[in-house]
Formats: sequence, C-alpha cells, structure tokens
Amino acid sequence: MAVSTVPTRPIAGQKPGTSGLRKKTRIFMEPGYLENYVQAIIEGVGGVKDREIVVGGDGRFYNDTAIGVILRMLAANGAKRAIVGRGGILSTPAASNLIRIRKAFGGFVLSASHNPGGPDEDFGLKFNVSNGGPAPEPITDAIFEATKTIATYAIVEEAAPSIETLGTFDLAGMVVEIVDPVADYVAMMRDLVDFDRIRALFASGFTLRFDAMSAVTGPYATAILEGELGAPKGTVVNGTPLPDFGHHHPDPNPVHAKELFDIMFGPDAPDMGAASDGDGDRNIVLGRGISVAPSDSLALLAANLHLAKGYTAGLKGIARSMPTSRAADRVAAKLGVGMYETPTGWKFFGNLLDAGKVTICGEESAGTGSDHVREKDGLWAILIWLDIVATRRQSIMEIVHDHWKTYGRDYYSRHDYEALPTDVADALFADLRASLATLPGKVFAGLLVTSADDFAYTDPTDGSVSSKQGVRIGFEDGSRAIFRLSGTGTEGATLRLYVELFEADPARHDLDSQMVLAGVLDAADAIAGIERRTGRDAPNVIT
Ligand code: VG1
Ligand code: CO
Repeated sequence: MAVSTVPTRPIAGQKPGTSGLRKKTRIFMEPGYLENYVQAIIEGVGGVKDREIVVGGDGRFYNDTAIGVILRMLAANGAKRAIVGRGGILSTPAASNLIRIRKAFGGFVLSASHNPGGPDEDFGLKFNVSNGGPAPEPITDAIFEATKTIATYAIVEEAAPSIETLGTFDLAGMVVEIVDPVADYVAMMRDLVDFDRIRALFASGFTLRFDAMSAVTGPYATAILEGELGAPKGTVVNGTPLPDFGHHHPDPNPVHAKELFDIMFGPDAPDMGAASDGDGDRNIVLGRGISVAPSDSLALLAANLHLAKGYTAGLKGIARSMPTSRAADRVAAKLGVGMYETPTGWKFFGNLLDAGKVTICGEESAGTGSDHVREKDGLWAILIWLDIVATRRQSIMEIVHDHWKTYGRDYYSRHDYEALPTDVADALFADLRASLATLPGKVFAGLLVTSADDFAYTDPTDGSVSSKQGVRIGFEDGSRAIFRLSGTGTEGATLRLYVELFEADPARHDLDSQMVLAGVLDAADAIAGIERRTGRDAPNVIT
C-alpha cells in the first residue's frame, strides 16, 4: 500500500463543540484542513490500527468527498474495516446504532445537524465512541490538543471505492463495507414500538404529515411510515435528502418549518404533524392546532413510555439538559425515579445511560432519545408518540391537556440572538458572571431574584466536573431565566435566553406563552442588558 505522510500545519483553536467541529464548508475544503482534523481525531482517540470504524453523514454538500478522504486516511492509519452507509448516508441515531450492533471502535459522523448546507453554508464532523455516543470531554480535549500540535497526516494514494454500491471492497488492505443505511434502524424500531398497533391506527384513517426537510430522515421515514406502517404515500414530504436541503435550514422550528406549522394550525390540518432535522436526531411533534414544546414532549414521553412496546417495564430514570424545563422533573417525582440535570449536549447523557440510571433523556432544543442508542433520535420520538396515540386513541391536543391537568404546565420559551459580534457577547457574559453574587435580593423589572449561579455539573458516574455551563437566575414567583452561548453556531456568537414559569391552575393552561413569560423576559433583559448591548430589539428565533 502506498501511504503518503503529508506535512501539515496545526489548525489551532479548532475546539470541537458540543457536537464535534462545525465550520463553514469552504473552511473544511481548504487544502489539508479536513485531513488535519481527521488525523487529530485518529490521534485523539488513541489510533485506529486494527479497528472497525463506522462512517456516514447527513448527505449534505461535501459529504461524499469528505468520506473518500476519511476512508483513505483510515486505511493509511491501519484500520481493519470501515462500515459505510450507502451513498454516505447515515442519520446520527442510525450511526449510533450501527456502532453498537457492530461493536465498532467508533464512528465518524459527518453533519452540521440543523445548520444549512452547501458550499457557502456549514459542514461538520464528529467522532462517536464505542458506546455509540459523542466522544466525551477527555477525548474531545485530546483531539483539540492534537489539532494544535499535529505535523503530518497519513493518507493512501489509492482512490476510495464507490460508496454507492452495497458490498465489500478493498482499499489498500482495509475492508470497506457499504451497508444499507436504513435496514438495521428499522429492525431496531420494530422492537421498540408496536408496528401492528400503529398500522391499525393508520388503517382507521389517522393522518400524519412528516416533513423530512430534504434531509437525512427521508429514507428512514418513508421506509417505516409508508412502508412498514401503511401510512398513505405522501405522508412523508420533502423525503429526498438534498446536498443543500433545498436551500432551507433543516431545523424543525417555527421559523424554518413554517409550512408544517401553518398547516397544523390551518383548516386542513392532519391529526399529527412531525419533522426532524438535518441529521435526524431532533424531532418536533404537532397536533391539530397545537405544537408540543420539546420540554413538554420529554415529560409526556416519560409519563407514557410504558405504553410503548419496548418499554413496558417502565423507566429507570429521566435526564434533561439544564435549560430544559422542569416538566420532566414532575413526572420523575410522581414515578419515584431518578432525575438528572446535565449540561447541554448529548454527550453528557451517555454515562447515565451506560450506567443504567436513566431510560429517557431530552433537551429543549427538540431532542429526545432513550437507552436504545447514545444519540437523540428524531424518528424514534415520533414513532413513540404514534404508539402512545395508537394506545390511548386520543388527539395530541387531549393528551397534552390531560398531562397539564395532572402535572401543571411549565410555560417555556427560548429566544436566540444569532451572529452577534463575539466581543459583545463575551462582554455581556463576563459582566453577568461578575455580578452573580450581587443579584439575589435585587428586583429587576418588578421581579425579585432569589438565586443566581453558573451551572456546574459533576458526573455521578465518573466524578468529572464541567463548569460554566450556563447562568441560571431564579425569581420569587418560581420562574427562571437561563443564559448560554451556543457551541454549534458558525458565525459570531449566538446568545440563547431560556425562560420558564410554572402554572398549576388548569384554567390558565391555554394562554399565550410569550404573554405569560413577558415578565421574566423583561427581568432577564434588565439583568443582562441584551437589547442595550446588542442593539437588537428582538431575537432571531423564538421557540
Ligand atoms: C444546540 C442545542 C443543544 C444540542 C446541540 C446539538 O447546541 O442547544 O441542545 O445538543 O445543538 O444538536 P448549542 O450549543 O448551539 O446551544 V444537533 O441536532 O445540532 O446535533
Ligand atoms: Co441534529
């Protein structure tokens, strides 16, 4: 085999964020950039000699080219086998599953998730470890260090085989196995949800609109919903993955999935609407005239999970990211199971799942998943919702209102201020952090602050500590505001402000969230000076 050891310069400062490294595609296309990062990953994970590695991505622009480079570098670094989704396609949860069922050493997952794709948009790459989950911090730290010191990378001169044909091929002594990206995932779902029960639901006339947003879940959703479950053709819309997602952001929020939201609130709404994101790990669920807030969806799924086929034994515990509302905590308390609050990002759930402490996890950013894989799983959540609806035979509106009646409603919203100048965002946080100790006891916009801290997390399984994970402010009426900087944006800084307020009274469960939360939003702005410092009078996205 002809291995080239190519001299390269460090790409210092490329710290992988909560979901690997995300950059403008053109940066990844710069000579040596991708190679440099791939070699840093290989070194950061302790080498890949004789290892089996899964490779796949969300099909965005540059996906196939990057996979060719990764395969040639894996071969040059002595890997035994690469398992690749045909066409370079693997949704993030499907990649996680493949790593687990094939007992692979890990996997390269190519995605910038919900960020737009194309030559002028975003690209991303992360490494998942043998449990199927994103590399934990000690490994991402090691990868980061390697990006700063690396001097050469290794690549074979042979061309990579086509990834369009199923089968087993040789690349300079490494086996390249091209697999069906969908089949193993479908088999797993068959064990977790009751396909017969959902088939009967569709046969009774239940209608669903699943918007795959021209992203990776199209083939998965079509195979399961229209293939296995008998939903009529056309149930899945935008079902073909496109390199630029049809010029859209594949983000299932009210701004980017506007068409779906409009339909669900319009006169011809089907019984259920759903969508997933670029790489298939997020989900949004809507009923006729209602959108289920992701924090509520986590709580609802937890409260009803025992109805789904694969979870009749009940749950061991629940985990949520810190900015996710406390709705799930109320369910955990009622069930008498453990509740864990982790920093944002799925990698923190991995240890809890591996230790058997939790069965379900979720984030306010439209992510839910269970111990079946080590990533959030968009289609899984939608199928569990279908299994619950098929069992309860109630509308989504009724199921949500029933839940609020039992547990109360946690009004919730997130306001995103995108592409802020980094210095403005950094100064805002520096001042906010410096003022934390002085805030309790003070009144802002009429609300008394009762607590203020910067969230730090000690992992209960390995004792590792992650600090500075977001500023939390508690108010006397029980509401809270959280400030965080995004780790996944690729332009400037994105400030996320998360607010919530609990309401026990069912007579007050049908109010407009933004109206209910106006008081805590005003207090948050008075504390941090968002408008004054950024000059923005409104967020870019409200969810
Ligand atoms: C965002 C979300 C976070 C999620 C992460 C990856 O991170 O807030 O909850 O885990 O995206 O999701 P941040 O740092 O930008 O707030 V995905 O679907 O982009 O893999
Ligand atoms: Co995603």
